[in-house]
Amino acid sequence: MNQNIHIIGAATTFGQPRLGVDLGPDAIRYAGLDKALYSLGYTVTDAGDIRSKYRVNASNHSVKNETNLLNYKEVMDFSLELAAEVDNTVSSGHFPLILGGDHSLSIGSLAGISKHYEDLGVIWYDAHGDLNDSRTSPSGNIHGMPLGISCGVGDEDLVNLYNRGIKVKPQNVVLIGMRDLDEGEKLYIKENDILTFTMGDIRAKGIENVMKEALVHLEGRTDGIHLSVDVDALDPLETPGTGTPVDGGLSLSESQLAMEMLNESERITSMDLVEVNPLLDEKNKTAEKAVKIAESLFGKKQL
Ligand code: HAR
Ligand code: MN
Ligand code: MN
Ligand code: MN
Repeated sequence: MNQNIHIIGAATTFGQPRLGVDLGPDAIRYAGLDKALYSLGYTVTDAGDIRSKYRVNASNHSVKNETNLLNYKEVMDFSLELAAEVDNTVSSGHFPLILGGDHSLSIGSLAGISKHYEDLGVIWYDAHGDLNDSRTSPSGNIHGMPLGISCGVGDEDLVNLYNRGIKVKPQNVVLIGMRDLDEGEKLYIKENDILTFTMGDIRAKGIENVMKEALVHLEGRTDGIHLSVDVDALDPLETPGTGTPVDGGLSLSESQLAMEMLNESERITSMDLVEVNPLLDEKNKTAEKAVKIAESLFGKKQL
């Protein structure tokens, strides 16, 4: 594992309608992230937050463009700024740890990271596929689209953001924790043969076997692996502070085991930790779980 971690707060809320997710990065910091990583022996620096230049308020927050994309300009501008920061982080040899913020931030993080890899792998740990485009999306919320955009589907300017062309090949993607997929997403997964582990698969095989299969699939074909953890992959009993909770999710302990295995693989080269919304939380419990997940990824073992 890269011993130098650079934290980047991606304080955006424009990818979805629930205000407060832009406070996620500080909620995770206040839950003790830097101390936890420092205690594991890492050098930790913090860029602070990237924040949209557009002011957020309850009345301007959800504006659709002509093609069913909410807050299009805001997401576009934010993604460009984040991509540049993440690109610089990788260039300077640090591990980018991007704190969200809603999941639309992955458009920017993947744009910045993918510049440095020929065949970037992506593990998408989430209840949702985030593979919609403006036609398949039931909501117009861009946080339901970042993986699709990164795979080259959807709005041309978002697909080509920061550096031209696709950022991730669909065959290099593994989806874990799925339990809420839209019809268009299911079709895309089928047509592109994306390795997908639903909660049903996880219950049947166990998380240990799922992680082994995920790593075997990415072995050989990828030159780096980006891990994108949406806290709604976990059950809402564990992580209530998130905008689109879905019942029947992963436990903390399963997630810690999954992260420990990724740590042992020594293959993970960057990470997003997203969708923590302290305004929906109970005493910052969700941010505390997010810190535990990061600790496990960086090598802390469960007893
Ligand atoms: N699939 C739905 C949509 O596109 C819901 C997406 C929801 N949320 C996220 N992303 N938190 O994982 O609107
Ligand atoms: Mn997501
Ligand atoms: Mn590339
Ligand atoms: Mn999700």
